[in-house]
Amino acid sequence: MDPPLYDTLILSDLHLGAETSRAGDALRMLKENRFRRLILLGDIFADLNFRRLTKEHWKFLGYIRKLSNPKRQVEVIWVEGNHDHGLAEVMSHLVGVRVYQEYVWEYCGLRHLAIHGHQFDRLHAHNLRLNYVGTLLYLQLQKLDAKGKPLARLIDRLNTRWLRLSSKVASGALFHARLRKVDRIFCGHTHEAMHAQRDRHRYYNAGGWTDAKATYITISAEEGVQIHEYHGRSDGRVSARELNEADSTLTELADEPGLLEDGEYENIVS
Ligand SMILES: [Mn+2]
Repeated sequence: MDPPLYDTLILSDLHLGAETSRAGDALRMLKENRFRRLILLGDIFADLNFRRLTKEHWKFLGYIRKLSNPKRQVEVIWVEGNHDHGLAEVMSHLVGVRVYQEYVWEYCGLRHLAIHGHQFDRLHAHNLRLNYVGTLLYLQLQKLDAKGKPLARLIDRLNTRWLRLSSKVASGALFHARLRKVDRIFCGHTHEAMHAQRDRHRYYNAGGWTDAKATYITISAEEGVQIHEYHGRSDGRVSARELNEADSTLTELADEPGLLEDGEYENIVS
């Protein structure tokens, strides 16, 4: 039996060029699915250093180029992320894909919008620096973790930070959805798949492809929006509703107006 034909498949945060990029898995996932439109929702590249791209990473790009051939009848859309910034134009020529800051389309009488999501994370530059410092700290603490459990405490704090980032992007995206009068808004950036709703606006995050949990989104008339977790060839699908229930705390946080202050971020480092 043929796999279902989706109207749209959305993939974000592959971070090609990073050692953690799961380009091989992402390529397998694309080959196992059928879709009319593919949205690469930002941060497909980790940075501008092409020398860091492995053979697997180039294979992924080769497949995107192949898909964007008009004969394939797949529309490939590239939405720029913060890591992709400045790179997107070069790649649009190399890979032959059009690049958007945000992409709007109509499907099943509903307005859809795809945007990477760093636009709703005003501290993202700050966060990147913090990530780096956080990683160094983490590596040091692995050696030193002993009495007082500093490592466990640090992880707790980092988790809290990511939770806040997820809710902040969700909150900003839902506000943007209202301004742009769209029913469904799709983001990446946080590397955490989730679904949230406010009034008639629905927000979906595609997650990412750098962690143990790799996720993507599909849209079809029959099944609506689904968030899938990739498990290799026998793909266990998780519906958006199931995921929403599992992540209900995040959904509630999304309505919280309060955000972490700059000082609180600093405290994590100190
Ligand atoms: Mn990003």
